[in-house]
Amino acid sequence: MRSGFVAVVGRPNVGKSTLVNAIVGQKVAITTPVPQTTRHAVRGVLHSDDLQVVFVDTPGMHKPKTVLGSRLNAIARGSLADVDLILFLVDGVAGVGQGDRFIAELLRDTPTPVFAVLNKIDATGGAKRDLPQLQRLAALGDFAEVVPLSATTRRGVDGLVALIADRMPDGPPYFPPEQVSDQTPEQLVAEIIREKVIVAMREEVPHSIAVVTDELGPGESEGVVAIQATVYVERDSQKGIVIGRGGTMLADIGARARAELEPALGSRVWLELRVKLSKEWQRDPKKLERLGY
Ligand SMILES: Nc1nc2c(ncn2[C@@H]2O[C@H](COP(=O)(O)OP(=O)(O)OP(=O)(O)O)[C@@H](O)[C@H]2O)c(=O)[nH]1
Ligand SMILES: [Mg+2]
Repeated sequence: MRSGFVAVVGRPNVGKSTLVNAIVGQKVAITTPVPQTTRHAVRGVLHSDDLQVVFVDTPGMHKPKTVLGSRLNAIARGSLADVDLILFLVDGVAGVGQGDRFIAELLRDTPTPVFAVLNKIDATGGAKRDLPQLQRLAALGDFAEVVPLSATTRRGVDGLVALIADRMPDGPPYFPPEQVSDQTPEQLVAEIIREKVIVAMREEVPHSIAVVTDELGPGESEGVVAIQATVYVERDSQKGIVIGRGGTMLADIGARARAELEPALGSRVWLELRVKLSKEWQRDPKKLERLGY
């Protein structure tokens, strides 16, 4: 049996979480069009015959503006140690840029092999356009492989998995066969709700949101899971935005979350959402800790 750990790193919004979900074959990490969506190192596990690969999805590395931002970068950097392989993702649509160059320089200091991955090739306009990007990417470092692919269409994903499998050492399984992620049900629930809030919001609000699952347990009727969760905002004005006129926005977010939670938990779900203010939580280490960061 072979097994190992693979860290997935890159700028925000390049498609790291989408790729981990595509490889694992299930949604283990939330994905949105808004940069800085991922805030934890989420593990997603690929199980196949005689092979287990644990992928570590990480927050996008960026120039931090808040205490939260610094923590996200630290999580991403921390994930580089103790892995067998690093996937360095760049966005083929946005093109290889300064942020990517900065990360590539960090990666030069690690002894771990790095695969450079050009993602989103379904939306770049064809192989002719990808070629110069692949060359720019290859020039950023000493990469073991340079791979173009699309995480959303899965084009090139199986090829990447085969290259990864070749690099995994002999080792034991780290997770039981039925487990695809290291998240607790409470974390999974909070993340799914956060995704629905982010997608419903505009401008700076997505970054101001944190979600905590307060209660998760058997509901009053049989076969129902009862969930109470709190959506935290960091400015008073944002409370009204999340709740919406007459509570319609929050009701809509709740409905969308429930539609995804029910198949994810394999049960009917009763969901109660609250909105609370935690002033400037992104800049306050104590509040960050209370919110799970
Ligand atoms: N066209 C296209 N879009 C993609 C592809 N992969 C990801 N995306 C989109 O890119 C956006 C960001 O995807 P994520 O997977 O959340 O990106 P991320 O790198 O995890 O972002 P952070 O967690 O913020 O660092 C989403 O809108 C995805 O649908 C792809 O292969 N092709
Ligand atoms: Mg992500």
